[in-house]
Amino acid sequence: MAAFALFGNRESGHSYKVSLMLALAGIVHDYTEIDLAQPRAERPEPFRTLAKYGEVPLLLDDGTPYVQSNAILLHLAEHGGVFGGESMERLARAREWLFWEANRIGFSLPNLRYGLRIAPGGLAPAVEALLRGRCDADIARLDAEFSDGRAFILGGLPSIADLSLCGYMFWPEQAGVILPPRINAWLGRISALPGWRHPYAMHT
Ligand SMILES: N[C@@H](CCC(=O)N[C@@H](CS)C(=O)NCC(=O)O)C(=O)O
Repeated sequence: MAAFALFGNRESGHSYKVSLMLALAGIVHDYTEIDLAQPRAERPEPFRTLAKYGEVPLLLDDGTPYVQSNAILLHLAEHGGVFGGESMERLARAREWLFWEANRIGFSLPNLRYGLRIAPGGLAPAVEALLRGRCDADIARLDAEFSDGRAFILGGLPSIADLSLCGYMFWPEQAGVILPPRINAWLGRISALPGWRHPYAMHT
């Protein structure tokens, strides 16, 4: 059994962030797909007990459970000294983006996608307008970050900030979103990293 075990779902960008980190860092791990259509109480063990908020992703590191995608990214970066974990300064900058992501693009974009694609009955027009307005503002903020021509969020090297922010961005059409050229170019640089896979190809 590998030291790391990930429990995720192929439709979940939150799971994808962690899968991507493991893939890019070359961390060998076991993977279990959790069926989110199954009621929480019927999901398999040890996921049911260890995923304390009932959500994917769950990562076991030598049996110790870690939940919340951005917290898991921080754990892996800090302990591996990679993808932002190379210095306290890079980690501090990455952490800021992870908190922004959780409240902004990691809220607006997934909920727009969920509402348009998965939610029974779709989105009420007022809710869609709210989420779309917020998502547009979030994409504009992210786009502005690349105005100085940098390759990745923290500069020349990729970090967990990139991995977190791109979690739902490889499915823009599913949320009815058109990404601006600088964001597409950034996604292109991420997808050129050795080990990268599209979310739907991650665990095939
Ligand atoms: N803040 C959490 C969000 C995780 C989340 O929303 N996971 C969803 C799938 S994307 C989930 O597992 N939902 C539980 C359910 O559907 O029962 C994180 O960053 O990990």
